[in-house]
Amino acid sequence: MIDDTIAAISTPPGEGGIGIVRISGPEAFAIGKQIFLFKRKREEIESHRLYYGHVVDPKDKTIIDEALISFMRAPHTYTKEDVVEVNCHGGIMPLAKTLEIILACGARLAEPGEFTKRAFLNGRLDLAQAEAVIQIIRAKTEAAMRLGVNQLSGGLSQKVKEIRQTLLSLLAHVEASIDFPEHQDVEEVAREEIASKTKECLAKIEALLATAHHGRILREGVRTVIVGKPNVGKSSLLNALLREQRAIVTNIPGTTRDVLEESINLGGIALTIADTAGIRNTEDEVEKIGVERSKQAIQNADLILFVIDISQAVSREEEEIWQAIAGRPCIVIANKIDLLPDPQTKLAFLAQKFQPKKIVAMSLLYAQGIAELEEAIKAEIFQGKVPAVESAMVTSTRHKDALHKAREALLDLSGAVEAGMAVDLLAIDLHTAVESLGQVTGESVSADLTREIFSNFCIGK
Ligand SMILES: Nc1nc2c(ncn2[C@@H]2O[C@H](COP(=O)(O)OP(=O)(O)OP(=O)(O)O)[C@@H](O)[C@H]2O)c(=O)[nH]1
Ligand SMILES: [Mg+2]
Repeated sequence: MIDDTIAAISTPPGEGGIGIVRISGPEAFAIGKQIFLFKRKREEIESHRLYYGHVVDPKDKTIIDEALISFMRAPHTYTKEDVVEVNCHGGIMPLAKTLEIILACGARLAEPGEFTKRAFLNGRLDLAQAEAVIQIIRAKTEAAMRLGVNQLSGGLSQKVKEIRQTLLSLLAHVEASIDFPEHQDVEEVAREEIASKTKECLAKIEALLATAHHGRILREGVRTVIVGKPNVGKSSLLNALLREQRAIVTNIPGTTRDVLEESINLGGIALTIADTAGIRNTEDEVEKIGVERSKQAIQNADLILFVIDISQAVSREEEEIWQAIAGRPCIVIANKIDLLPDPQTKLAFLAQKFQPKKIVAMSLLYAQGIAELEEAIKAEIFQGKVPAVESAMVTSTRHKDALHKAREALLDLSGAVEAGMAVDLLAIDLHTAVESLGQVTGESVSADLTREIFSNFCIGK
């Protein structure tokens, strides 16, 4: 039972036209009235209406700011509780001072994401919908935003709940035949039904899981990593794609020592590009760690940009790097073509040696080949066209893992039905599947997990 009143500044820190302090909970209205002096005396306050006046300190009646205030009566509010919003001037001081007097009136400072958490706990949003809120806030591309909006509208939740519902009624059936074992016929019907319904649910879960790869890429962007031996032009490549001098470029091998990450928007898809330390066997302790991190970055990448200095012979390190990335989505970049009078011969040699799917000739010093590389990236990642945003897509690893668990349980269940296992054993797998699906929408999540999920939100949301 939630019985306290929370408050926080809901707009980002800094200067702006307006800034909003939000209060939610049983005391919200009482506190709002204490700290606000209406321009005209009000006998009654209408819900969901803006009033003009001043924020005043109830202790000594000093005026804090000129403001607008709204009182929103439960349950038609963000949290489903009474909510008050004070629109102050958007500066650090008026907002901090307004919050301070609200807290002095008995509200508690909200934890990150606590307003949205209440919307979830009070049943206005399910967990997947609540998670979509942060997805919308963090979206860097239109596609990512549309995904978030779809998820907030319940696109994913609805499908998951449907499957869960089917399994729940199966479970009821199964449990009935466990409770009344004398009804042999019940068991037989149940067995057939379990087999067909399980198959049906499995297909639906698999269809959802099939959206996970594109879903993640649309939401988070393509994890792109630039690798290669030292001094070949990796940092120059990052700067060229960003169109700014972000990374330090020098002619000293080993300039980049840590992984440096930046984001770009390439035709509607976000690319998170990591520039890494050049890979070589080194005695330098700092560089060694950097090299290790580069190798790790390769493991987690959706796309690898392997940069080679075309004017130099292929080294043993480069052969090792190629082995490490073999079979992964990769583009080879033959850089520094300006240093060779006839780069074609060498390009043909590299193509022959590595047999990459795609090799792009560049001179990053003279900004040559950037457009070709961008086209190559689009082709490699999504065959040239941005994947469609579907109404129900799996975009988070948490949801994907839960669906995988449900899938495993249903596969076990299918096997168990075929093997003619006792009905009470089938119930165990059914339970697991129902549980796992409930983790997506929040019917079966622990308080700890809920806390963890909302702690990733910003304060005031
Ligand atoms: N001639 C020529 N020089 C280039 C080209 N691209 C980069 N360079 C030069 O190569 C040197 C190394 O470039 P960086 O971008 O720092 O290379 P890096 O791979 O990040 O190097 P590390 O961080 O040391 O691993 C710099 O002096 C660049 O100016 C090119 O296309 N042609
Ligand atoms: Mg570098």
